[in-house]
Formats: sequence, structure tokens, C-alpha cells
Amino acid sequence: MEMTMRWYGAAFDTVKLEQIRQVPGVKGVITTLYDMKPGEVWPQERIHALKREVEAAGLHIAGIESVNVHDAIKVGSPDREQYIANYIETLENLGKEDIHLVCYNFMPVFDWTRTELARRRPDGSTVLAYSKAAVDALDPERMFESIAGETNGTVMPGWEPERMAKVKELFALYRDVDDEKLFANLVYFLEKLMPVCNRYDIKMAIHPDDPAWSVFGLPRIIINEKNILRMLKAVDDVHNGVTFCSGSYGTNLENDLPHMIRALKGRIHFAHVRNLQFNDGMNDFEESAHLSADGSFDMYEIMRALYETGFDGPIRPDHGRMIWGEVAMPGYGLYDRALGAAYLNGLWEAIEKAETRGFDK
Ligand SMILES: [Mn+2]
Repeated sequence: MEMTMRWYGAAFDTVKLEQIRQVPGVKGVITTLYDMKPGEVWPQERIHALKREVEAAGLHIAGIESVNVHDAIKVGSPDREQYIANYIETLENLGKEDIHLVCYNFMPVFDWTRTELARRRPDGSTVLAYSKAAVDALDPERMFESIAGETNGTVMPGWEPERMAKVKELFALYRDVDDEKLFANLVYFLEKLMPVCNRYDIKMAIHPDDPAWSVFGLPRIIINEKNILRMLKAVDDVHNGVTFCSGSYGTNLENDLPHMIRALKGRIHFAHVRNLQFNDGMNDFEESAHLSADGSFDMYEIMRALYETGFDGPIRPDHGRMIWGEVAMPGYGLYDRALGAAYLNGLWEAIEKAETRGFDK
């Protein structure tokens, strides 16, 4: 396991590499070229420059989150061939720069869905939250406007304004795409990627749909153990793997997280670990602090399952609370993610030492 933090790049992130460097145990960042649009080829020089920038701060790039997938690939329209070729070229350029992990998702129209970006908790912190009642009352085409005022002036991944301006067209594009078609398009895409992934040893790590069920009638496939196992089997290559995100799979209380981790042994290449607090079953939840006692998940059992399955990829704390007056992209402040990293490191050390030394009787 390597502890990392996500970093959006100097032009977009309120957190500096120098600050990340001071979080105990963090030597790697998960980063991206945030201004690249889905479907564009990432130039090797820009990847190289990003790498140099990260390394100048005493860190290294542990992986990319994300290289976004163009909608033509997801819906399977004829122009997907060009976009797949572009994606392969991007992977080639990443491989040449010695980058071996790429997180991506295959969610239609919306990336993750939350209905509040700054719900206030009793301790005065604010967190991202989801309420079914709010989703039901919402016109999906107005989803972006409803949260736009809460982004603290930042551009949120998957919710870029230029993308949301076209949301009506996007819905039309997916009109004839059901779960099976989306699945077939994902398999088609992955099969095309495997040769370049093998050549450069690039592990593709699909991020689950968040929340892990259909929203606004759109198809959703990366939501549970059964579907992921089907996907892994359909393209049975170690480079076709998973980002295990506890906060996304965990939105569905039917998902037994430690069990899933064990079932996906060897194919989890990247982990996002965070907690959720459920207030009214799956109808209402919020992103609590990472600590088990602050939310609904047993974080010890999640970390233990990762340890026991020999997980050796990057892990990162996920969305943090906004605390101590910080103003940052919701979920991506420095302070609470640093607390999360320290806590997860502590759990890991305790699990590792108990395993290797045993407890004194
Ligand atoms: Mn995640």
C-alpha cells in the first residue's frame, strides 16, 4: 500500500504540493491534466512537465485520476473509433513517461451525484451529502445550477460548466443506451486498450458509479460485486482492474465492502477509502470524517481486507470534510484529507504489526 493524495494541478487546486509533502507517509500524488477535455490526446511534453513539477516538490506521480472517456465511447457511436485511438495515444504517452495507473469511470452524463456540497454537521464542519428527496424533486437538467453556488469558486470534476451547458444533448445521446449496451461498449473499449496497457504495463482502474444505482433513469453498471466480476471476466487481463472506492460502493448498503475487496483480490489497483454516515438508510447520507466512529462503515475491516488480499497499489483518503475555516474545492481541502491519511496509515500499521508480530498474551 502506498498512501497518496489527489492533486488537481497548480492552476486548479487550492492545496500545494509542498503541503502534501508534509502529510506523514505521503510521497505520491494522484493527479491529472485537469484542463484536457474527454477525447483529447494528452501531449507527452505536458505529461513530462507535470511529472517534473511533482518531482521538484519531492513527490512522485503514483497514478492518473482521471483520463476521462468521451461520451461517443460510452454510447458506442461510429466516431468512437477516433476517440479510442486518441485514448490509446494518451496511454502511450503516459507509458513513455513511466506512469502505470489510470483511473477512469464509465458513468453516463453525470459523474458522481450529490445534492449538497456543504451540509453543516453538529461540529460545524461541512460535508457533501445526498438526499433522495432532493434528487426526486430535481430536474436533472438543472442539477448543475443547483450546486453551482457551493463550489467555492472551483471547477468540480465531472461538473465542468461547459459540459453541463450541454446536458440536454447528453441525455438525448443516452436515450437508447441501457445497462447491457453500456456494458458491451465498456468491454469493446477495454479490449482495444489491452495491447497498449500490456506494452507499457498500465493498469486501468475503473471507478464505481456514485451513487451505486441508477439516477435520473440513466444506465449504471459498475455498482456491485456481480457486475464488476462480470466485467473483469469479460476482459480477463490483470491490466483491466478496479478502483475500489468505499464511499461509492458503500452508498448501496447491500454492498458488503470487505467481502467485495476479497472477491476482487488481485484486480484492485487503486483504493479510495472513506466513510459515510447514513441518516435514513440509503435515502439520506453524508460524507463523515474517515474515523469509523464518525460514520457507518467499519474502516478497520475495510483496511484489513485490503491488507489481507495483499493490496500493494496506491490508496488515498477520499473526500474530506471542510474544517478549520478552509476554503477549497468541496471534498478536496487539505486538512481533513490529511487527517484521513494519518488515520488510514495508523490503521494499516496496527494491522500489519498485529499480523506480523501477533499480540503479546
Ligand atoms: Mn472515489
